[in-house]
Amino acid sequence: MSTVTSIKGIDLSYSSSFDGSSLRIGIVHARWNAPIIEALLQGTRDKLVQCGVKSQNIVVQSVPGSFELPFATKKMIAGSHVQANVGTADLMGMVDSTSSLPTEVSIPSGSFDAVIAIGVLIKGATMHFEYISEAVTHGLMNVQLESGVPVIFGVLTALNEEQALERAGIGKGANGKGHNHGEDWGAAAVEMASNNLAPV
Ligand code: DLZ
Repeated sequence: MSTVTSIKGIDLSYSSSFDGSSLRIGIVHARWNAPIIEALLQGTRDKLVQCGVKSQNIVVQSVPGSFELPFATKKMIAGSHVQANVGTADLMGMVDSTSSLPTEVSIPSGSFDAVIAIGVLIKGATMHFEYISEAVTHGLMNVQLESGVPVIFGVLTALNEEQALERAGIGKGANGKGHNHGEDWGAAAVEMASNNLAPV
């Protein structure tokens, strides 16, 4: 039975009905707004593992900014990239570019059941935000429809930094810390990868 605590957002209790133990999940994340990305990435990984996905079957790749997400997602699905960082080492590598930690492995072609694209776009003074948000949204939708591999839209499009922090569960405002949307993306990936799209 569902235990809905708020109206808005995904019902996370539903995700417990899916078993992620045989799934391989890719994560592509941008490096812009790194502290927020880091929290979202952690929330995503935690939820994937909670849903049974083995940490060695979670492959993490980073790109400079959100605009690069559709291209990298497509490459990841096609398996045409040579190497990717794996495990927590990647998270550490993201915040410390001098780290020699990332372990690299070759990724076999077509080996992902779902890919989660994570980025944080924060509106600035110019039209950058609007153009990139729209391009990335359409780009990621195209990738999943063309490839047949589910792509989870893990891109925050926030009007200010405070909104983005709250949606990564690290807010500092009157509304408290907020909710880490990475958890929702992890749950959505396991559900979509399980291909259980029968009507309920
Ligand atoms: C250029 C840019 C700007 C202004 N803002 C963001 C942002 O808020 N979030 C993000 O992920 N990336 C941003 N970028 C970088 C672009 O996504 C992209 O990496 C560059 O334009 C190079 O293609």
